[in-house]
Amino acid sequence: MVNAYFDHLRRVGPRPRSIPQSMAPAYLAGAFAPGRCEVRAYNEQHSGPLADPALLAWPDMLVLTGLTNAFDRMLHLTAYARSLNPRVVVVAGGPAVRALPRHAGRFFDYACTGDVEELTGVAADALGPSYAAEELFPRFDLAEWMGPYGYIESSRNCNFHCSFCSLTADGYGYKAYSLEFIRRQILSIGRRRFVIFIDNNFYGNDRDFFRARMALLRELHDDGRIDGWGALVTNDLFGDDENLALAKEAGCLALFSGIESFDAAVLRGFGKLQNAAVPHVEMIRRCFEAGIVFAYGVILDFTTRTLAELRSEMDFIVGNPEIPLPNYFSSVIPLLQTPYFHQCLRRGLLLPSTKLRDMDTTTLAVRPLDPVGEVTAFLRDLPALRRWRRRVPGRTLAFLRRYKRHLSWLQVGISLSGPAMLCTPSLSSGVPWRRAARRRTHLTTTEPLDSLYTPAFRVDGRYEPYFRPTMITDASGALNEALAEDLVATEPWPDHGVWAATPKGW
Ligand code: B12
Ligand code: SF4
Repeated sequence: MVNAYFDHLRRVGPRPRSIPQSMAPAYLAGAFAPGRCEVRAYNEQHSGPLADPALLAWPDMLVLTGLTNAFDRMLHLTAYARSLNPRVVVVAGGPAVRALPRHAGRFFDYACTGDVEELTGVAADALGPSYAAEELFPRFDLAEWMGPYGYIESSRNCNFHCSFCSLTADGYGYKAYSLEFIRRQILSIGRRRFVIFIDNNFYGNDRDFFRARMALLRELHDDGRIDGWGALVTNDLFGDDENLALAKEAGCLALFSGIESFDAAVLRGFGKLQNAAVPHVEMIRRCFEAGIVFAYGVILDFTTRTLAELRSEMDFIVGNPEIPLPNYFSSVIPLLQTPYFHQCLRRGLLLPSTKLRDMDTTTLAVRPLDPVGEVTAFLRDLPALRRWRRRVPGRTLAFLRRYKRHLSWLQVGISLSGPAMLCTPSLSSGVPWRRAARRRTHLTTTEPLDSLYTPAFRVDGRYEPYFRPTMITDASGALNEALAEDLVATEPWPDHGVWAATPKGW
């Protein structure tokens, strides 16, 4: 099981300190009958690019997963494995395959668009029924990259439909695991004391289920099974103070929410109305005062906002010690098949020669309101927060003075680690990002390919095309015909805002 990964800052190397880590390989590994199959799991996000010929030659079946922009990396790994073992069966799934199912079908033996359980059917079909697990349970024992954390899902998908989110494109409904399954997962993470729920939306749409999970976590916390936990949530959780009290009593240390913007009009444009419901600064203050660290991300849309507007929002954030710095500022990605993607396509906003690999938050793939050169210069300076850096120590001290008495030392560390990574991205990897940054243009049309597009060892000539980048548009900016079958909108996606007013009721 391999999580294929391209680093957004183009660092080539391991990133063991990156949080959170992908758990897909561990969940996928659970699809195979434990006594019958030898399963190995590898996470490129944690361990760096997989290029060990012995390991790549080893499996009868290679199972690939990854973010949408990791599609090409899945092709590289397929080329390596097939060159070393022509009989290997290659199975791929995840967001990229869901977005390009027909195209993916040309490269992989099985291109899966379903959930991890689909792999049990594939195992039975390709290897024989006795090789498939009777019940899929994640193999945390194989996920050595978890470090001190137990990464666990208590639900899948999301009950909201933000216009830029790949879950909106997937269209799978929000699903909760049973309490018993969640308990079993927590009890099987071994000696790890901290649980990070990697659900897209831990709060969900069922208050009783939320309360039941709080009761479970409280019990496990009181029994000393876990020291604390954190989760990814949506802003509606903060609409009721009782939720924060329940979470705190249950051992919650930190919550992450994709705030995206402090501007309600921007959120309406993204169809993220659930985030506009509670005033942000007040919400963050209440969270810290309840003794829980609040972490968040901000996304920057160059197609609807000028650089001046974006800078003024960043000025507001950096200048306000009532709120922490975000864990990331990143440009919005036209993730394939999302309403935002189709809107960009329809309005001719996708740049010429847009590469799927470049849909990574640090490369401009859409026509901005400002001149392209100014936006790419902005993106170049963004990772180290150059314009704002000097103000960071002073505002951080003021922030800590305000909230220290509500937090433990561990929580102070958590609330400082995100901003530290934000200003010094090399901390998250031994590989300095500035070296990789020197070659960059931050513009997909001219951005050089990563060194990973050069095979690490000789591959069979048939697989050389697997090292060519998947193009979304051609040199004139038109949709790549090879992808048209997948990417021509099957839904008449309305524009931003209109979309927000007419959710589809999944
Ligand atoms: C861990 C994580 C990361 C990690 C590593 C991700 C990776 N795969 O390498 C890091 C921190 C690097 C990361 C970064 C980003 N992430 Co992230 N991340 C996650 C997170 C929290 C958990 C992923 C996970 O392990 N899930 C558990 C596994 C079991 O489920 P899954 O991967 O979703 O797979 C499901 C299906 O796709 C399918 N499936 C997947 N693979 C396969 C394979 C087969 C064979 C089969 C049958 C099925 C199958 O089965 C699963 C359901 O049962 C998810 C949220 C979430 N809960 O999924 C977001 C999520 C994947 N991230 C997202 C985003 C937007 C980002 C960022 C763009 C954020 C930002 N603005 O900076 C960046 C991108 C950086 C880059 N390099 O380009 C989006 C989707 C992105 C996309 N489609 O590419 C998600 C879904 C969050 C969200 N709701 O918006 N992320
Ligand atoms: S709330 Fe988060 S996970 Fe849900 S649709 Fe919006 S961006 Fe995606």
